[in-house]
Amino acid sequence: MNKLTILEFPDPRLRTRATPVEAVDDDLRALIDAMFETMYAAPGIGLAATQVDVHKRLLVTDVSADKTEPLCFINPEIIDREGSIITEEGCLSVPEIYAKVERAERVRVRALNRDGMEFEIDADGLLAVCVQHEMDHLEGKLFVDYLSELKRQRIRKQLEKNRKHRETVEPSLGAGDHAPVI
Ligand code: GNR
Ligand code: NI
Repeated sequence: MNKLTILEFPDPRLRTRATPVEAVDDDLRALIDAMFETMYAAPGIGLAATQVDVHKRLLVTDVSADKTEPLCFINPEIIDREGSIITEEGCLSVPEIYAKVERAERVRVRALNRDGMEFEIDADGLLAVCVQHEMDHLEGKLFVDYLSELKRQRIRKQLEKNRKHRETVEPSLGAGDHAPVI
C-alpha cells in the first residue's frame, strides 16, 4: 500500500502555490499511482498534489460511479469556460464539511497525460466541478475560501473538535487516517 497522508485545513502547507512539472518520468508516475491509491482509499473523486504536500501542478480524478475512469492532469490549464453551476462541495482536506460553491458549468482543459502527451478535454457536470476544485488546490485555494469569514471560523472549530474526538476514540490514528471500517 502506497497511501499518502492528506493535509487538513488549516494546515499552512495547503496555501502553497504549485510550480509546473518539468519532466514526466517514472518518479512522477510513481507519485501519480500513489495519488490514485490515496484518492480511491479515502474515498474521493479527485486529489491535487498540494493535498499530499507535493507542490507540483498535478491532479488526479475519477468521477465515474464504478471508479473505472482514472484521469491524470499534469500542468492543467483551463482554456475555455462557460455557464455557471452551484454544487454542494466537499474536500478531503476539510473532512465532513460541505458547502455550496459556484463554478463554471463547462470547461475545456489542456494538460499532459501520464505519458507526457498533451491532450484537451471538454468537461461538464461533476468532472468540470472537480477539475476546478483541484486546480484551486494547486493555487493554494480551498473551497471554504468562497465562504464568509464567520463560516470559515465555524468550520475551523468544528474540525478541531472532530480531530480531538478522533484522538479520544482512537489515539493511534493521526491526521488524515480513518478508523477501520470493521
Ligand atoms: O471527493 C471529493 N468530492 C467532491 C465533491 C464535490 C466537489 C468537489 C469534490 S473534490 C473531493 C476530493 C478533494 O478534496 N479533492 O481536492
Ligand atoms: Ni479538495
